[in-house]
Amino acid sequence: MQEKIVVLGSNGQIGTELVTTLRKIYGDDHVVACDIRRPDYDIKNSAPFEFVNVLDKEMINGIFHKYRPTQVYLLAALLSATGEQNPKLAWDLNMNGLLNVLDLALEYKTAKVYWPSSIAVFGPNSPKDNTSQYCIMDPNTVYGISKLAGERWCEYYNQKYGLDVRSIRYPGLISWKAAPGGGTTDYAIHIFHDALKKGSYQSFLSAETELPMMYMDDAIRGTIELMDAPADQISVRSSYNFAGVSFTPEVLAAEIRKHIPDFTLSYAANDPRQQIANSWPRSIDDNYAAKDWGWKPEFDLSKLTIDMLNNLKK
Ligand code: AKB
Repeated sequence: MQEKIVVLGSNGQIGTELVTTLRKIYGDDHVVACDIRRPDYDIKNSAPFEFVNVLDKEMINGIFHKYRPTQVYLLAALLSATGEQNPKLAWDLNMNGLLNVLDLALEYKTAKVYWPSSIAVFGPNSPKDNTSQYCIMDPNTVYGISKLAGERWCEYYNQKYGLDVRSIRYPGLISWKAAPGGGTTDYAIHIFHDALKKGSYQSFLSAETELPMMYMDDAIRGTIELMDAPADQISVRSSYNFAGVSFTPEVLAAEIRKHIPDFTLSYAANDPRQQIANSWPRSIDDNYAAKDWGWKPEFDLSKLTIDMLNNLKK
């Protein structure tokens, strides 16, 4: 079957890299990038791009009607930190954007839908270490609440209507191609930029705040591996735990110092993102992803640090 893939929210941190990779696999004309903002990278020159607001169901209907996608990736979302500044908008975008796409995917018989969840579905009473797929989940950010509710909707559409919807709970994603979009884990990207530009960085998370993270190359590969897996191997229809590497700002700084020996790290007090980070796990148990579709990360802290610094230097 000839794939036609629509990526909604194509210009964000994940979309930028996902569109490029999908176009390498399927060809430029088979991957339609859609966003509410004009792309500031090469997708607009090389292949189809459409302006789309995922809250405008008629507009997305037009995209389904025009392209008849076999796969849809819905990436448009407000993340944890920006979500707290505008809770109603975060709920509206994260929830109604998803429901619009699930309904249209049913109507147009889209073969597969991908929707990202996050470690933000866990909360203060979830286990902190090696957090398992199924445990107490009491998110206390609007982002986390919307992701947990979204996961339930994904499973519901799969079980009630047979829609093949797949999802991953991303940890903090580290990348150099596109800027992160207002998350709690963004310090782990800013630190690389400032280490190269200024030789110093002020972290908004405290020295001992350990969080699950992943290099973008791993995240994109894992996402496509999940989408390529046979449907009968997908036992989790809410969203898969997905682990890369866990570290604190202090440990990351020590790794950066192996390449920039004079790099200094200081800490800002009372940043609201600290409260969010405190409610999240330190590490994740992703054995369902490993067992069901063979997930295995390739980038450890040392490898991702070298890759970030080399690419940002260019
Ligand atoms: C955020 O920090 O909000 C995101 C996430 C972990 O989902 N990077």
